[in-house]
Amino acid sequence: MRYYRTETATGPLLLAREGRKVYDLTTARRSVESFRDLARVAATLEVGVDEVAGRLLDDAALLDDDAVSDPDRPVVAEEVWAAGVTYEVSSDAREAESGRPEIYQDVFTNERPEIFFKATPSRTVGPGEAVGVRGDSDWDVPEPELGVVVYEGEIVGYTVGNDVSSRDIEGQNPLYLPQAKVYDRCCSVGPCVASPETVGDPRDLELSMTIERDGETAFEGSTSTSNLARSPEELVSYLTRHNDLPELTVLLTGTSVVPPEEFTLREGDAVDIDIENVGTLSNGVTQV
Ligand code: DO4
Ligand code: MG
Repeated sequence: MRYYRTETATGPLLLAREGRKVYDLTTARRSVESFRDLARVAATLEVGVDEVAGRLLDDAALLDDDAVSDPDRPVVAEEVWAAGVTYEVSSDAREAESGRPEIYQDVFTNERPEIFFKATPSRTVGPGEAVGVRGDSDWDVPEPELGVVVYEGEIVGYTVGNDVSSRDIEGQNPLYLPQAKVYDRCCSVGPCVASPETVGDPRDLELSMTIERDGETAFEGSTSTSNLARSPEELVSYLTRHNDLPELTVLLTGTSVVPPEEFTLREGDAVDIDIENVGTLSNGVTQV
């Protein structure tokens, strides 16, 4: 199933979509009004989130398909982390922008992956909201990435993420990475959380990104997560080493769709990122 969150006049709702059917799980159980609530019950019962949702479906109101047309952020994780240089394409791009090939080749081939802190809830936006480009950067890109949703250290679902980045600042010096990566509106997640059963093999998904500017396509590119050099489990295992995670965390797994070097993201652009079996995350762009 895919899980969406929406705000209504009567409060937040957790919606579960199965094919074209949309169920309001919050009508079935008032205390289940977010994906976090669902994951908490699943962890307590030691079952998957789909198992818990399945038990609620009989008592849940059936809604029209358009109930998920304008969703909120599906999961508000205390922390968003991100892995880098997990695809060869990203390694090549980092080498080109920094002029320091060794450090990126090393991290691509070494046993230990690159994992960095990406965002807090206040720096993360959801579907339909604008992601940010920094006012002190001239070269910025969206990074479309498969996001892993981690509840108490276990993978409980997948989402779409945008690791918006300043290539300008990172390219000047790799030690500037936190400034290239962490700032207002630097991250987007959504539109839903797809359960592991719905996603199937997370390393065999089509991923595409389109950037529209002034009504025209300024960039489009696609890839497959089969090019991901490390499994989500391996990345999560490094993230959780000697690092007590909060209840809910999202880990972005790295990019392999890189616009050409002459491209920079601009205020007013519209970015759509689609991942097979998960959904499409759409955001505008604003300068921060
Ligand atoms: O090494 C810098 C970050 C790379 C990154 O964010 C990615 O590969 O997605
Ligand atoms: Mg990235």
